[in-house]
Amino acid sequence: MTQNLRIAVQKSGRLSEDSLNLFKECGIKFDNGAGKLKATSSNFPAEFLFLRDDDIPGYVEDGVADIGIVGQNVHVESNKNVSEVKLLGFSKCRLSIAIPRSDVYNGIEDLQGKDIATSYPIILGNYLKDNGVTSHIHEISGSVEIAPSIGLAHAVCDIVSSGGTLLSNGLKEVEVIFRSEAIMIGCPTMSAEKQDILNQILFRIDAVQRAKN
Ligand code: PRT
Ligand code: ZN
Repeated sequence: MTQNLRIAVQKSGRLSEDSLNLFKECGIKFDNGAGKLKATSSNFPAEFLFLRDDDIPGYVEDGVADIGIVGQNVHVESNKNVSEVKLLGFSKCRLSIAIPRSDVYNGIEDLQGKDIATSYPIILGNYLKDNGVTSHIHEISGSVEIAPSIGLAHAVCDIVSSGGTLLSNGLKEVEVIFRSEAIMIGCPTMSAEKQDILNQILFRIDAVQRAKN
């Protein structure tokens, strides 16, 4: 009996639509009706798991899913033992440090000893270390941008796309510390049979991308 390749994609959010389209454009049919947590393709040896993006790297590392699609920000921050299969070019954004608009900023050394709120303590910690700066990192899981206005931190480090959210919270972007796009990650211990199925998908993705360019 052939095994299905298990593919983890974000259930609902900024990665979902483009992730699903990637496989649909490859001719892989499946039903992702609202509320579904799992779907099996009707014409290809694959099944889909619909998950929170933060859970995907762990599932792929454990082999519960064979491949998954997440932002590079989530992949790097998760620090899981997965392989980087392919960059996908969508959901582009950056991880930036921002401070109150009226604060003066001369350079990264201005953050020495300051409090920075973020959901990305690992990426931020590495960046500060590389730049010889020691700050206090406060890990918070959401609404990071309000931290300075409520006195929780001097600065924030968060995902930016248009910059509108920073602006509406009275903040200005002072350092871009990481650039991100969607990435396909894979389980390093995949069976040869599953690797074959993955290779078929990668071949189809390349063909679709070539046809678009
Ligand atoms: O529910 P689940 O945990 O699965 O989803 P999530 O809420 O954690 O993630 P989601 O769907 O918001 O984002 C998924 C991925 O999309 C992120 O991990 C990034 O790789 C990527 N991405 C691209 C973004 C953005 N653009 C983005 N703008 N992720 C978040 N944002 C946030 C940003 O933090 C800001 O608060 O959107 C807000 C608006 O951004 P501006 O700059 O356009 O105003
Ligand atoms: Zn998430």
